[in-house]
Amino acid sequence: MLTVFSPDHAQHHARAELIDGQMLPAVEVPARAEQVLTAVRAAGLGAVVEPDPDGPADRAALERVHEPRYLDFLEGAHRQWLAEGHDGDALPLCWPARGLQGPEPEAIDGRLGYWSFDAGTPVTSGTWAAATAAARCARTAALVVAEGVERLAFALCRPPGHHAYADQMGGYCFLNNAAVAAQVLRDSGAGRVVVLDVDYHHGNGTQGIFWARDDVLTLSIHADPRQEYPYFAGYASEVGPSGRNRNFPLPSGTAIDAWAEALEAALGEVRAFGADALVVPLGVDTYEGDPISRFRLTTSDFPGVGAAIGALGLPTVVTMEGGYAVDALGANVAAFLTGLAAAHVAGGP
Ligand code: Q9C
Ligand code: ZN
Repeated sequence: MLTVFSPDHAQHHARAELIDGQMLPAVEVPARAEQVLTAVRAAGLGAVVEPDPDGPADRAALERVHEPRYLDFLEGAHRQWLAEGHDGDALPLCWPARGLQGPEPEAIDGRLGYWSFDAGTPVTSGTWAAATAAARCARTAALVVAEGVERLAFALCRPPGHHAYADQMGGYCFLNNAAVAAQVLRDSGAGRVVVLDVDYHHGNGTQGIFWARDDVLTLSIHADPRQEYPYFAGYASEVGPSGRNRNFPLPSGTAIDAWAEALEAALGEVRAFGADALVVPLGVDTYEGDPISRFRLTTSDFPGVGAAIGALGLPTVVTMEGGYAVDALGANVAAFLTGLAAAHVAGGP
């Protein structure tokens, strides 16, 4: 397995986050990626490389899944925030919710609301550099898998991506790294691609991006949106216009037995679809010790999760998503990847 990592992730470092009505220290921090990198190296999971250098193909890959005007907004947002006399990190406070509908405003406060769906995703001076580096990790990982150089690749992305829509940031996500990877696989010849999202939170952005597509099946196993973020998406009734979306919402307190049952159902969907390639947005915020989540998976559960997915034997790109118990994050990710790689070798063609 190849891991793709960029040190540029550290340029996105939010000072604080709006949690429970207060500005508190951010949970989506640079130390997360460094922990995972250290654990991947220690586990002997294969080479770690940097993504291909930035070029016109990267902007093109982003425009395959994101609206160009959104990309322009994101690139210039923090500069405009400063130019309008603000300092620190930029956060939206007003959204085009029910009954509010207008064109994109000019002021940065209005533009931030126009291009986002929550107040928990600070834009910093380094956000664009970090988010585009993460998307390049995903693109590079997908290319090596598409070219058959590797059967498995891990894009160690930070910031994460699965909450980002074609035209909205949210949930600590700006660019949808998993969607970039899935689209690269499609554009490189895979006829049918599955995105199997195992983060604790619903992969609402990815669902939105591929909603009307019948060549990409999106599956997500996550906390029930009646009780958990992102609240307004992730219900089992959301199957898409051609039935190419499936959600598996689970109650607070779910442990491995019930979680693994949902995974079996999702794997059945993958097999029935006849996938040529797989993208796994990997969040280990399903871990029992996660500070913002309420599932009960343990470190020793993750190899089995990886193995069940690896046994599909498909060309696979894993993207790093959530997981906020920083001290256990590396061990949990390495456990998943070790199980994935072992089962893939054993079961693959
Ligand atoms: N600030 C991922 O796991 N929580 N994102 C909002 C109030 C948002 C999680 C709490 C959680 C987003 C990639
Ligand atoms: Zn999450």
